[in-house]
Amino acid sequence: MGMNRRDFLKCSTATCAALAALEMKGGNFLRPSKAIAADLPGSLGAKEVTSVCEMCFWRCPIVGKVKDGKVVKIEGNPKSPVNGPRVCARGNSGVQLVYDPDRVKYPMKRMGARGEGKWAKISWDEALDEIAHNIQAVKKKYGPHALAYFDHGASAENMRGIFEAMGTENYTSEPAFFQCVGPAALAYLNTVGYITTGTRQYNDMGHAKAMLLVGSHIGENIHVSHVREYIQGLSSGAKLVVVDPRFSAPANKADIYLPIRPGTDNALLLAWINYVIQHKLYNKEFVANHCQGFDELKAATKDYSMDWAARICDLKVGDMKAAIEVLAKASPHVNIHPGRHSTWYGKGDVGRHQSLAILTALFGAVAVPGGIYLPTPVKPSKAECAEAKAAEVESPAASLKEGKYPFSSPFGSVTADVIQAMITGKPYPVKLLGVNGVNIIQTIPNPYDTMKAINNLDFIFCEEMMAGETAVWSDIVLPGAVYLERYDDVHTYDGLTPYLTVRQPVVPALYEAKSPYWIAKNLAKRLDIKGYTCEKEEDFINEMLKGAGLTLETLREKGGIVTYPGNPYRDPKKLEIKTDSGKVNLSIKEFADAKLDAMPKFEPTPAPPKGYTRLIYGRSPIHTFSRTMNNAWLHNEEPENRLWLNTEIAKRLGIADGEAVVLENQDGKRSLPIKVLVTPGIRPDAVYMAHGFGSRSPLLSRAYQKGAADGFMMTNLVADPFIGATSKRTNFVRIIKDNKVLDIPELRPVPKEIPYFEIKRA
Ligand SMILES: Nc1nc2c(c(=O)[nH]1)N[C@H]1C(S)=C(S)[C@@H](COP(=O)(O)OP(=O)(O)OC[C@H]3O[C@@H](n4cnc5c(=O)[nH]c(N)nc54)[C@H](O)[C@@H]3O)O[C@H]1N2
Ligand SMILES: Nc1nc2c(c(=O)[nH]1)N[C@H]1C(S)=C(S)[C@@H](COP(=O)(O)OP(=O)(O)OC[C@H]3O[C@@H](n4cnc5c(=O)[nH]c(N)nc54)[C@H](O)[C@@H]3O)O[C@H]1N2
Ligand code: SF4
Ligand SMILES: [Mo]
Repeated sequence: MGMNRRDFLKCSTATCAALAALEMKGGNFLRPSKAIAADLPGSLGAKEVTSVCEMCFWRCPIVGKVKDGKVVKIEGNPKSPVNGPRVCARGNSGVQLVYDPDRVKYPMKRMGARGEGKWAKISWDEALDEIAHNIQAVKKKYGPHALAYFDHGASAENMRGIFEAMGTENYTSEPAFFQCVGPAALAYLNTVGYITTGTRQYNDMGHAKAMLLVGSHIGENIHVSHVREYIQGLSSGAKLVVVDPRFSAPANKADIYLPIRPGTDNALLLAWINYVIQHKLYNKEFVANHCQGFDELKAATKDYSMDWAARICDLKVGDMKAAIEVLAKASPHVNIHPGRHSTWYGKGDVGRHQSLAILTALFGAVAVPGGIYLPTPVKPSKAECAEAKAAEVESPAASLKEGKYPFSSPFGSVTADVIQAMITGKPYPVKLLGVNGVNIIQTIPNPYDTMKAINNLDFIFCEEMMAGETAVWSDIVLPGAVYLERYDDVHTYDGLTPYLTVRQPVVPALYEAKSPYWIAKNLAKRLDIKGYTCEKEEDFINEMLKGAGLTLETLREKGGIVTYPGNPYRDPKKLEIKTDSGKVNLSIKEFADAKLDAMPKFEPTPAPPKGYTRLIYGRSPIHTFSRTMNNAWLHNEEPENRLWLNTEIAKRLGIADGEAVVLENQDGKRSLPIKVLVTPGIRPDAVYMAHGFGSRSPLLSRAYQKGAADGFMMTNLVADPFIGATSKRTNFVRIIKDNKVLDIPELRPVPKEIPYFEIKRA
């Protein structure tokens, strides 16, 4: 990795843990735990099977080591570009997902109340018959659009075909779009002509001379190749600017760290854009040849001064100027990170990402080393036999795909609206929900509404492997095979060095778990849906591989992975921009046509009301959302989250490090107890916790009620006006200690441009 001593000293605990994980070749770097190490033999002499990780959706190529019929170790596929033999802590711990005692082992039917976790074991025939019966009954009574499907990840595609074939449009990649990349995706699509943050990230940190991270907390946010490219950039001397109200893992490594007032990033970005234009720091050739809207942008940003932004953002002018100078100096090899999780404050989220895309373009950092780059698609052929025959879907008069939001429809129905339709029956009733790969109670904010919505449904079922919240709230639970036990798609990577690989079973499925294809095929039969005609699962993989001139057999001979030459950069003279205008849009006509802002502007998000502080959140480097909380190895490492609380606030409230407190939000909702981490590394106007903890499923024996869930504090959601994605950082909390509600003092004065949040409850 080429780190020198100084770099090593700069490495924070969290970052070092993450980096150690990446360098471990999947070794056992975790703290020893007697309970879990005992029943696994060593991996020496084990059989090796290549496959693809799904401990998160980044899908790193892996090798599973199998001994005595058990998967005993997971490493990265050594032939995989960038990753090589490395996996992260979660990838390594996939072993413990297979053998988790709290897996869903058989088809289950709910016996107690929704959420209670009382189940009866039923047969596959009973389970599938009952699901098919309910799908048909709901469709007959309310029409096809009363059927909804929430999905995420590789297991969900097959079943999605069923919902398409039933004629509903209410399937949505929720929450991975409407709670994640949505606003960023829309902004980049309309500014530079493609989505830089899809399943992949097309930003070339490895070759950057300077990087800007706004929020993006790489090192806590872990995707192996992404982190390695970031480290490659830093090790090669790239300067790093980090903007975060919290001293995050990358803040530890930053040359310039800007501890910004939460919610004010676009003030900083707009002041920077203005500064770059006024001081002629932009790439004149790139702007002249490839951008439209420069004069409009110049006029629109001219009043965003550094002094103004410093006051709004609570930063120092000198630091802000130094930062933009560092970035400009590296132009065009400068990485303005496009971010990933972008549903922060609702109103300004698209605009903030427009500003990031605009800065990228002003620096000419498009399709050049170090900037954002162009994907190189790797396209396996389609396997018709793996699909259902889709029905003609007629949009109902009041579509939840379009609704109030002019740009949502290509991305699926607006989830918040589908949930409201379940609660209110308006604009039409939604009465059945299928869930696959989403933990709806933990990852869709405002779980109180989600629970209300579920209780209004005629029927809810899911395909799951863990007895988490989604499972215990479902009427029928189908045991899905773990990714190590099944075929899936052919997985492709269209980044700097593109590749193609295949997920294949490392071990046979345990208990009565079945693959997503088997489940979809057997449900389709009962619904008279044509399609899913492959006899064996190998058939559709082979069908897809045909386009790449491969078979499963030949791919296995090649080590399970094939790489291709990438084509990420362009000579600026030959660069084609794929927007409607053929130019980078510094001002977006399509937005103006929809009566929205063509250019970003500062949208103040309300400040914490008196006595409250803002709740912010992020990732634990060794957990994935809520899905890994019960994993023996990962739970052993980090069983619960901590509440980051500013030292001065803690002192004034008399709260000591490690003490357990309860949070109460602006709507009176209370959290589970959470232990405090007293630290100067967070501003006094925010508290922070890692997402995913505080499980509400009594069937998860390790994770149940360990730590607190951020989502249970999120009842104030602000929709962005473009796609209807909802905010999450618009919630405020007070601290309850020993049953006493403690008011949090305001230590950083709020400027007059920012209103306070008004509490409406009595
Ligand atoms: N280990 C692990 N890695 C993951 C995941 C996981 O579950 N586990 N999930 C993956 C997924 S799907 C995603 S989307 C990404 C998410 O990861 P990112 O895209 O990096 O998420 P962000 O919300 O941008 O970053 C969180 C950071 O934002 C800071 N923050 C909070 N409010 C503000 C603000 O107003 N301004 C600024 N500038 N910063 C603020 C927080 O302090 C925190 O450090 O992580 C990915 N990587
Ligand atoms: N409060 C709050 N909400 C958030 C976020 C946050 O930071 N805070 N982050 C948002 C972001 S960025 C994202 S991307 C989303 C992620 O949202 P989700 O994808 O819902 O996240 P998980 O909690 O991992 O839930 C995945 C569920 O699928 C199951 N699962 C895992 N693998 C498989 C599989 O192969 N097959 C099947 N059938 N099921 C499987 C897991 O057991 C788990 O129950 O959450 C968003 N929501
Ligand atoms: S980043 Fe980690 S968890 Fe995600 S796919 Fe790669 S190894 Fe698996
Ligand atoms: Mo995400």
